[in-house]
Amino acid sequence: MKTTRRDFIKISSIGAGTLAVTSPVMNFITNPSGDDNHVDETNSKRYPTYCEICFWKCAGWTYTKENGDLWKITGNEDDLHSNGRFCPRGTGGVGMYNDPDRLQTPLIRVEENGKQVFKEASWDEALDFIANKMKAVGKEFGNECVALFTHGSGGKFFGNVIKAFGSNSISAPSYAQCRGPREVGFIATFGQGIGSPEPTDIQDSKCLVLIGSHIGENMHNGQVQEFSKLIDKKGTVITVDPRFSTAASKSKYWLPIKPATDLALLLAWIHVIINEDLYDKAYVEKYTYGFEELKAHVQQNTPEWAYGITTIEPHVIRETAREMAAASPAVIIHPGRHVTWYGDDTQRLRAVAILNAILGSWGRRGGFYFPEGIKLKNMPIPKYPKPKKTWKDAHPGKFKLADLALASGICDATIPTPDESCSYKVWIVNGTNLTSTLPNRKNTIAAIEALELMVVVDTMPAEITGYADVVLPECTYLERYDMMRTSKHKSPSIALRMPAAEPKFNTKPAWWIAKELANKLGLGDYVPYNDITELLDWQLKKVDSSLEEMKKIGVMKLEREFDDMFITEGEDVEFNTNTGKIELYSTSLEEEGFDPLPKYTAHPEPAEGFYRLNYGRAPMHTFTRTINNPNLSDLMDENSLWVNPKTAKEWELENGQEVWLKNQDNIISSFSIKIRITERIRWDSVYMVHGFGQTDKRLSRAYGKGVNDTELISHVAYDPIMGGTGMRSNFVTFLTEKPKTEVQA
Ligand SMILES: Nc1nc2c(c(=O)[nH]1)N[C@H]1C(S)=C(S)[C@@H](COP(=O)(O)OP(=O)(O)OC[C@H]3O[C@@H](n4cnc5c(=O)[nH]c(N)nc54)[C@H](O)[C@@H]3O)O[C@H]1N2
Ligand SMILES: Nc1nc2c(c(=O)[nH]1)N[C@H]1C(S)=C(S)[C@@H](COP(=O)(O)OP(=O)(O)OC[C@H]3O[C@@H](n4cnc5c(=O)[nH]c(N)nc54)[C@H](O)[C@@H]3O)O[C@H]1N2
Ligand code: SF4
Ligand SMILES: [Mo]
Repeated sequence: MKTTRRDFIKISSIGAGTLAVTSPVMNFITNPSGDDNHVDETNSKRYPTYCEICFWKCAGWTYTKENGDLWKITGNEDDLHSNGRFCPRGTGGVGMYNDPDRLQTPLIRVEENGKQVFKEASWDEALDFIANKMKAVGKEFGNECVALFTHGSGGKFFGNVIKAFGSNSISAPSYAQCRGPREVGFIATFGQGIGSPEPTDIQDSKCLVLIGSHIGENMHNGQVQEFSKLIDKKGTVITVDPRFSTAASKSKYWLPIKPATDLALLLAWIHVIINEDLYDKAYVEKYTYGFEELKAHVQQNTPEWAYGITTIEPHVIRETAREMAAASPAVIIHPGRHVTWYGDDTQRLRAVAILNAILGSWGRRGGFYFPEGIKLKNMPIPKYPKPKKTWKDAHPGKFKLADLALASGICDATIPTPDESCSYKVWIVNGTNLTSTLPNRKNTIAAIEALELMVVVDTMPAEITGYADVVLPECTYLERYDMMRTSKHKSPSIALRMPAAEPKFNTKPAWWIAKELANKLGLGDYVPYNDITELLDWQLKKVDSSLEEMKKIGVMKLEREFDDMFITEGEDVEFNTNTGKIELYSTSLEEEGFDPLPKYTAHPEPAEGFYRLNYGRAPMHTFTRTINNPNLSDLMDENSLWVNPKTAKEWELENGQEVWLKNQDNIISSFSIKIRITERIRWDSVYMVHGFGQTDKRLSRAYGKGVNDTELISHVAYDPIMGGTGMRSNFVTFLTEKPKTEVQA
């Protein structure tokens, strides 16, 4: 086997904890009220928290039994994200605390008898090692060569240390691998992005259009609840998806579009709405810029033209456009969330924004509302040094409209090229499993190989930890404080997360790890508290509350400062764009040399015998982070490959048969996946749930179960506007015999 400086180390298991006997997820499903007759509630205690199993951040309560064992998690009734109910994943969060495979103590990579292994270390040793290396590398290459990749609450603490050290390269995969293009597309149009939670007033809507967004499988709690209310009251749902998703099964119209052609459908809808005079004239006239240009631009985009591209029949395009217009302005063309599909994603999302604009749904009841949040004060700290180079220098002259750092951009810029010395030498990776998260894994590994130091902060022996020089075990969200949740919503609110149990093993919370690291780097002034509870209490007192009060109520709802959730009749509104108007014709895109109006372009098609690799979510899992969770893997422990009966017949595939997959670049999946023959997928595509096929044996439940879509996503279609990584132009074929390359168990 080839030995590189950075061999992938399988972290050895360090003792085993106990496994919860009852599954809280099953409790949730069979007993949604959350009552459990077997436990005497009088002696149970409850602690406020907000969930970290996904990024909807529902606020709830963690209950412990008399003996201190964590028992169950429920939603907080006062919380707008959860409305008192957790989704199955959130309820199963206790499994994360109980998982015996958890990381237990800091680890440092060392060489023993010519072999690389992880040595257990004390916190002091591990943090000294990191601080010394950071200082040395900073001295040689500049402090800007440190980058942070983060997803989740710890990011605020590590971000502070990185900025104090002198770098602003702080990136999250939730931008260039997720919702970046929609933010850029909406900012270009309305001068304002979407953010999270999406400010869609689904419960008051009369018509919801889902383009790909598979609500119901995408389990973002409050959104799913509003979606089911809309269905109960017989609101119109139009789902555009090459796959018959759960949402499609609840819809009045399912448009099984040919993959990669949505922009043609969107332009045809705009054509119909304008040419049949169905748009909101008063709104368009008062608030928008460039209507005449738009009208001229879409004249060629007839439903007949779109039919040839999308396979959606012209009468269906017309009928659905009329449905939307009939509901206007209480209509939502949902912007989706994971939108990095084909590389022209910002333009597709521009078309979504334009469609919403001409239907007058932006800032209207039943459309999009203007959310409000609260900003808590921070304790005073010294000014951050100004970095000599910024994350923008990672891709000079490219991706000009990226308003946040690109995880993929920093990764690419880490790989040295002959004419350019590399920019990044140290990565701190917190709560993101980069080798499963960034497309083109070979590229990710090449970047990691070029590093002087990679520190990974995680709770699990996730795949990325196997490449680290130092692994720092964070305790789970159930065992720690974090910053207050302050996300925007219909009304502002704050939510507290506090520990319901002591951290297990030798694990620590992110705030503590970051503070200790700051001290060791001589940057202690930037963390002006001894314990995070001091900071929280200080912040809360500034808004006339206190930590003591928040411990009792968990969530505090505040009044909106202004009554401006929706635009009122005839109100004058200035939008944050160059023209002060909603820009149907984008002057900011034009300035940067991009199409000011979205144009359809064709994308690559699969070669003979290959199928487009499509992927998505399952209701009981979040990416790779839940795959080993004892409670959630009980509900689903492997993914399957959806294959159309026509394709199955051609290949003589049977239900349940195991196949390996090979992609267009001859990459073969590490493991096999079971075939699921279903009419619910088009013949030209196959589908799997993301997160499975994990290759680290220490994930005792997840190892080798199913296939990891990321392995097969070697082709990236970059969005030239903002650097999003389009991941859906990859194609696979079936291998029915076990390939020699399979990872050996
Ligand atoms: N249970 C669960 N819920 C989650 C998450 C999770 O991990 N687990 N993750 C959360 C996060 S971070 C995100 S970003 C969201 C993602 O959730 P969404 O934004 O809803 O996801 P997408 O990946 O955009 O959509 C997946 C759907 O797009 C369809 N699709 C594929 N190709 C095309 C195409 O060319 N055209 C059209 N119209 N449709 C296509 C697929 O068939 C699939 O049904 O989910 C969130 N919710
Ligand atoms: N192929 C493919 N790639 C994708 C996607 C896809 O659908 N398919 N989806 C994209 C999208 S939409 C997104 S948002 C990203 C998500 O990307 P990531 O956020 O990287 O997703 P996860 O796989 O959940 O990795 C999270 C890591 O955090 C660790 N973790 C969990 N809780 C904690 C904690 O409390 N503290 C710390 N320190 N670590 C913790 C987990 O063990 C895990 O290793 O992936 C993107 N990449
Ligand atoms: S939607 Fe589910 S997993 Fe996500 S934060 Fe809410 S309860 Fe947790
Ligand atoms: Mo995402």
